[in-house]
Amino acid sequence: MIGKFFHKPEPEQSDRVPPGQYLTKGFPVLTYGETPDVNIDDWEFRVWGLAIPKTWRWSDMMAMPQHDFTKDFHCVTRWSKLDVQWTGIRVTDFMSQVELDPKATHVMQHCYGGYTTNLTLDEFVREDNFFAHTLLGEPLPPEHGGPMRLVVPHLYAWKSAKWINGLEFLDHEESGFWERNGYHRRGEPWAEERYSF
Ligand SMILES: Nc1nc2c(c(=O)[nH]1)N[C@H]1C(S)=C(S)[C@@H](COP(=O)(O)O)O[C@H]1N2
Ligand SMILES: [Mo]
Repeated sequence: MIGKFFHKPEPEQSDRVPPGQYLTKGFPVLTYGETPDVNIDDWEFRVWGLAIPKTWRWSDMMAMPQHDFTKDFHCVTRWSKLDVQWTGIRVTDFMSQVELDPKATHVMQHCYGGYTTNLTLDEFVREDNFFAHTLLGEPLPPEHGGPMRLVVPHLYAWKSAKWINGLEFLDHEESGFWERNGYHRRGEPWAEERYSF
């Protein structure tokens, strides 16, 4: 694999590539299971657990402030892609519409298709985390999580749930899909938090 599609970073980029990662110019698709077929007319997003339960439709999300983001993307299988251009909604703006129980300390992301991944509330509610519906100026393709995914740029990309459709707020840590299957609870690429063993 390394050679044709993956390359070592140029010196001027090397300070942006975490240890053990290789750059790719393409954008590989990494999905466990089938790609769900989600229509924006039927799209719903829910919060529950330690928050007042609430549902958002697609138009509710589009009514929030929209921003462009250019962020690096690091998959734990060792590919990184620099400067991915997205458009979407800041998690901080979304969270201003959520009535959170002060006891909440953790959050589980839920998705169409059943994937889950966990974060602490502090890792989730950050200025540079966002819900993305646009990639390179085009509607986010289904294989990359369209119509809507989360992007958490400072952690390995398995923490960026594709086809996200809900958040479950918790007062303790629970493990999501890959975390139950040996991946790290936090997943910070500069610290190489790849596995839990
Ligand atoms: N719902 C869902 N989200 C997911 C995954 C998945 O299998 N299902 N894979 C994760 C992993 S391991 C990575 S590296 C990124 C890959 O995103 P991409 O396919 O857009 O490159 O999505 C993450 N989000
Ligand atoms: Mo990944």
